Amino acid sequence: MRSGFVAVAGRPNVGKSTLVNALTGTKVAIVSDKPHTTRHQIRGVRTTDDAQLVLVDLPGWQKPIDTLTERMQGRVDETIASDVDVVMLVVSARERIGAGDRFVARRVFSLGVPVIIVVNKVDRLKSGHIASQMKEAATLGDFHALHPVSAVTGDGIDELRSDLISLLPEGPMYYPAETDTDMSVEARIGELVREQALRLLKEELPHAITAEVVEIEGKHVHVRLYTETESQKQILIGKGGTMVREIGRTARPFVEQLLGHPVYLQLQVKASPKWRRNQTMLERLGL
Ligand SMILES: Nc1nc2c(ncn2[C@@H]2O[C@H](COP(=O)(O)OP(=O)(O)OP(=O)(O)O)[C@@H](O)[C@H]2O)c(=O)[nH]1
Ligand SMILES: [Mg+2]
Repeated sequence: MRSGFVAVAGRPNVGKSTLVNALTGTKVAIVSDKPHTTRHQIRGVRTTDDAQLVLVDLPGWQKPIDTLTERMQGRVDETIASDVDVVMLVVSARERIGAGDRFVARRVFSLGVPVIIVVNKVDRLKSGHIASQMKEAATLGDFHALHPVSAVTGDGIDELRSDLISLLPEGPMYYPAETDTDMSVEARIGELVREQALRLLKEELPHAITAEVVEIEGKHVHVRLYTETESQKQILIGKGGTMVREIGRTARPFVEQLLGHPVYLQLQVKASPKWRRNQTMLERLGL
């Protein structure tokens, strides 16, 4: 049996988490159109008859600006330096391949493990444009293979998965066959609520928010959302509670799908000044 770990590296927003979900075959990581969505390392597991592929989704590469982003980048550095078998370097076909990608590439290609370059988001692009993006991506380093894919339509995903598996060493099952992620149910629910907050809120506010499960008791799921200031708290609540209600309404089906039964999702909003700079708070949130 082949088994091993594939780290997913790249700039923010290139579609790393969407790819992890597509390769895993389930929604293990949340996705949004705002950069810096992924905050922790998330493992997505795909087990077949003769292989187990563990995808390690990571935050996008960034210059730290506070304790949270410093810890996020620290996690990326640690993972990359640890025992991974393959690195998947993801770039976007929809954006110029530039200094940011080259910065990530320099780190990735110095690791001494095979690198697969993935040119993601090729859906609805002209073939000439895809070809020139692939040519540009090919200059990033000495890669094992280069795959044009669309994580959204699934184009090229099966070929990419087979190629990743072919690079894994002989090894044990790291997780039981039915496992799709290493995240706890509580952490997944917090993320599903945060995903809707990211979708519904504008500009910088989503980054000032975090979500934590307080308690799950039967059908009752109690989640607390934190903001950094009172005024952010008011925006998150919305006029007469409309915003927080909408977050709850759109997150609930995902939570129900995860738990496999109907739930009453109670959302509470609390201001926790400067939680992004508070080590103790970040520790508690597992960030
Ligand atoms: N058109 C298109 N959009 C995509 C594709 N893959 C991802 N996206 C979109 O790109 C945006 C970012 O996707 P994510 O998966 O959250 O990106 P990420 O690289 O994990 O971002 P961070 O966690 O912030 O580093 C979302 O709006 C996705 O829907 C794709 O293949 N095609
Ligand atoms: Mg992500």
